[in-house]
Amino acid sequence: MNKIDSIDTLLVDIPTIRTHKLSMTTMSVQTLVLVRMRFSDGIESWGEATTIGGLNYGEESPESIKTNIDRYFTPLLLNARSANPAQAMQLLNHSIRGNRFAKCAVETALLDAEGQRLGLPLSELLGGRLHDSLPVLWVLASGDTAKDIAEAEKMIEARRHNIFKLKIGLRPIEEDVAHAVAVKKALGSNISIRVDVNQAWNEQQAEKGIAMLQDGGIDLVEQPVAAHNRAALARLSARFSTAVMADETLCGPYDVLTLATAHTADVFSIKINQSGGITAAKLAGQVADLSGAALYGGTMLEGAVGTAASAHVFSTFPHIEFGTELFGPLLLTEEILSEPLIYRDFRLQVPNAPGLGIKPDTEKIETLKRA
Ligand code: MUC
Ligand code: MG
Repeated sequence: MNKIDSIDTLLVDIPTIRTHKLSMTTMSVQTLVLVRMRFSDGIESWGEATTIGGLNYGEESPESIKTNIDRYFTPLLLNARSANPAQAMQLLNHSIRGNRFAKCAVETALLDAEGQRLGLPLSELLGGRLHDSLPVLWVLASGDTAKDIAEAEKMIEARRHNIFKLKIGLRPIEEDVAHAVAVKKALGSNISIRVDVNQAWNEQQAEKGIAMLQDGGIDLVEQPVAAHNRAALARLSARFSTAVMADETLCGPYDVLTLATAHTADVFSIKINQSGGITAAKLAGQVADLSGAALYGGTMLEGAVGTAASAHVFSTFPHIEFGTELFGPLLLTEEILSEPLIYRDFRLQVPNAPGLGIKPDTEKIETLKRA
């Protein structure tokens, strides 16, 4: 029977192409937690976890993800009877609580291997893709309006992105709204502008902010209030015609069920890391679909491995009204694949080869990994 022979967990720090300002942190580097699995049938596979700003975004850090995989996940997996992904994940889920990001990295590697073994792209293992490519927005987060407008114009010109998300919540509401509306005005009515407040506002601030953003033609407001304040999120989405999206409050399929039942948001941002893995993200998307909510393919600013995995999952969603933000690899200064993911005509092509359908550049990764 096929077994897992070895699991290596690598921390890879890659500088970003410019500082990336969010309400909770300013990033100048992203740390990829890469999982490399080798199997008794000779297959080698990859998974990835990322978070944002150490412990600024979620309750797992890159270092805790590595430690927990090495110390707790790996012995269980090396002793597992087989490398069957569902059985291996069940084994982990029986013994390990939480650790959604670490579970995502491990499940991705298990499914990448299974896809390679069966000669099927991950999307087909998940039931089959409905989209060969996905729309991808770009996040403008330099913190400077003129720079953001210039950056957006370059992206439109290069046909890389024609939807933009602005990170706000750090500055006074009026300044943040003026910034978003100035970008919207400069780029014109055909370009969709969204904002992500990353939980920075209380309900009163959100009421004031969203009213002004709605007047300024902003299409979507992401997680305006604290993740725990779901009642406020529900009131805000009922009150405004501008779409309100759940992000940090959505940590897997059960959350989608709860949020959808209480009509908490108009749009659900599904992320593979935040959901706890590939199958959980797929299920989260299915529950959201059943509820009638609109879907969005989110990112934890994954590098190429997690971005490819996310693309396979989102390609199986029947509808993805607000597109995706699978731009993570483009924010990084180093390429870790021997053939980069393909971004063209405002979309990311979903890889076609078996498993994740990517070829990590192992020599490059060796030179980039943390000692
Ligand atoms: C988030 O909250 O959506 C996604 C893009 C980005 O710039 O930050 C992330 C996290
Ligand atoms: Mg967000």
